[in-house]
Amino acid sequence: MKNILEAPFMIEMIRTVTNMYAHGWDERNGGNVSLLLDEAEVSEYLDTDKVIRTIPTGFSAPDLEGKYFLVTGTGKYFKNVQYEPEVNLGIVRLEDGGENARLLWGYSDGGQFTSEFPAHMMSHAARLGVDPANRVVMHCHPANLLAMTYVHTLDEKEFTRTLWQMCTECIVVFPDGVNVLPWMLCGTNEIGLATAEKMKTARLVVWSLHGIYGAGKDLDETFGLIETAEKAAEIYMKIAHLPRVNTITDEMMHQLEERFNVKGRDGYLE
Ligand code: 2HA
Ligand code: ZN
Repeated sequence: MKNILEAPFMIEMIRTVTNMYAHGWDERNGGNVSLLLDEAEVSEYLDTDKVIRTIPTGFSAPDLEGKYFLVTGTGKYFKNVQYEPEVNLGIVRLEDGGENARLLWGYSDGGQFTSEFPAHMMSHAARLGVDPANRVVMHCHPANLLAMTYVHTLDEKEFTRTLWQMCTECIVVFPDGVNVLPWMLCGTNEIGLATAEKMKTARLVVWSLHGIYGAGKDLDETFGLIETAEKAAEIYMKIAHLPRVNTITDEMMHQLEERFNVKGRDGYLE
């Protein structure tokens, strides 16, 4: 068996959550990340028949039966993951229609996966339905996106258009836009179901007054997606109180669509 701490997926996960902390997106125990793994890649590092313990999930997710995930732990601080990966992360396989998670590695202090496990797993199922290459669900609390939900309308089209107008490359990076949930109690199956529903039409879902969810094919891409939206929100928070003299027009965005071969969400541009 190879050393799991040297697995590319482990190294990338540790680097990513460390970077998220460095960006100020994950104060204290804020944020959580889950990464879908192949059984073949896990088998190089773990005996997949060796179950440490079973953790009930409290929901069902038949589409994820038998799937493996590397997931951040509940109550754990992103800033500490690099020092004690085995305490702060875990690898689980979903079984019994998703109702039970078999722990194969990690959570070594007796802990378990993030309290937002329902939103993560339900979002994986939703994104895999749209894009079979999706592997990552990422949640964090970036300050400017969060600030924006206090002062901007939560209408998805308006919210998306404002972000697209803040940086030229936004429409290229997230042509599907940003979906928005109203404030809901976090850590519940209800917010999990609502997030997954929103994930069917966009890879970014804002949780008003809380944070954001992103999904993508790898950790780098998903980080970059949130990074780009957060940069746009930062520009918005710098200019929202000032008279706007210039902007990125719909006509300019159509030029970007053509140049970069993307299509902004239907009905969002004039
Ligand atoms: O505590 O971010 O939404 C982790 C969270 C909950
Ligand atoms: Zn959160």
